[in-house]
Amino acid sequence: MNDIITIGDAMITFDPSSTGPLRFSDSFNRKVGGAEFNVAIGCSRLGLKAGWIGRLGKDEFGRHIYNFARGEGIDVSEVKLEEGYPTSLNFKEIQADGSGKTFYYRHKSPTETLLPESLNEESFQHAKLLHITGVFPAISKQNIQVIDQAVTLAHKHGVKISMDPNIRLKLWSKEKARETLLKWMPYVDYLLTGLDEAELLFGTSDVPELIERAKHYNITHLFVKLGEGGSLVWNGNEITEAPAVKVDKVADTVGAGDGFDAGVICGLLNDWEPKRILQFANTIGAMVVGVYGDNEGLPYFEDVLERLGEKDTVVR
Ligand code: KDG
Repeated sequence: MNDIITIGDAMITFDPSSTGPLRFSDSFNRKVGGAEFNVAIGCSRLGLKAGWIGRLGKDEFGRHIYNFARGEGIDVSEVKLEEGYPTSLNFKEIQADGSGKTFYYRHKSPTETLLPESLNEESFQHAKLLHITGVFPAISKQNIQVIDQAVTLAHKHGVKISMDPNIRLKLWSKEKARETLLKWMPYVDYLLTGLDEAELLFGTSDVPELIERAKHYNITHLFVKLGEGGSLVWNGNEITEAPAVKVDKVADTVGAGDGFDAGVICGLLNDWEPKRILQFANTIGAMVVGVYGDNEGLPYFEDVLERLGEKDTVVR
């Protein structure tokens, strides 16, 4: 039985060895990425049982991602490697301040072979939470149907749903993103969003107005990621805020939001107080940005306690 399941297109991510425009980057480190996949890794490192549903190419990169996932303790029983569909690729451009751009090579994504009827109802019967984002459905119309089916199965079996809009405008238009993500909103229990994404979806980034939208959709918890401003949560009763955790040097900001999501999911499934959830999730976000790679900085549970000063650090 998994605590959390998620569906996504995991990719090989090529991280440049130098910062600056991609056209001048001539050496790369081969890593692994994918928003939903990163959340599965984050949850697994925090001690949750995480299942990732996906498709990979039956190629060397697909095998690498599959083995990587297994090494992270992720349940890959609903993952298949498909002949004739190359594993998706992502080349990153990283600026000196850690911000970056992504260049996708994910046409004919292996997820084209994942059909709504491919979803195994048993995975949903036993899970506590389904995590969805805007990345997987942005790849194809069929992926939207897969999430339609996943949301239906989760709803049928009383599985909570968390959503991070993760809007990637390189993959779909604002209109399509809004129309699609709002369709699932009535089924979402926990929304984890940035203000820019909230603005795109709801036409406002004013927190009291966002709370009204959350009430309208029966969202029980609205988490807002505020970057350097920390984060806040509205839990149906009150708003709780927590400041960002200081980072000495930002290496790579990609994956910080996924780390935050994993921390929130861990806190929600453990029934923590809102303040504790935010402190924990903000700490993970800060730990992720200090390390190059989309998921290398995702901490184990005890690493977060150390960073919070709740556990002694033994160096040698
Ligand atoms: O959230 C991090 C992801 O953006 C990254 O791992 C790559 O999934 C990815 C995407 O499609 O942007």
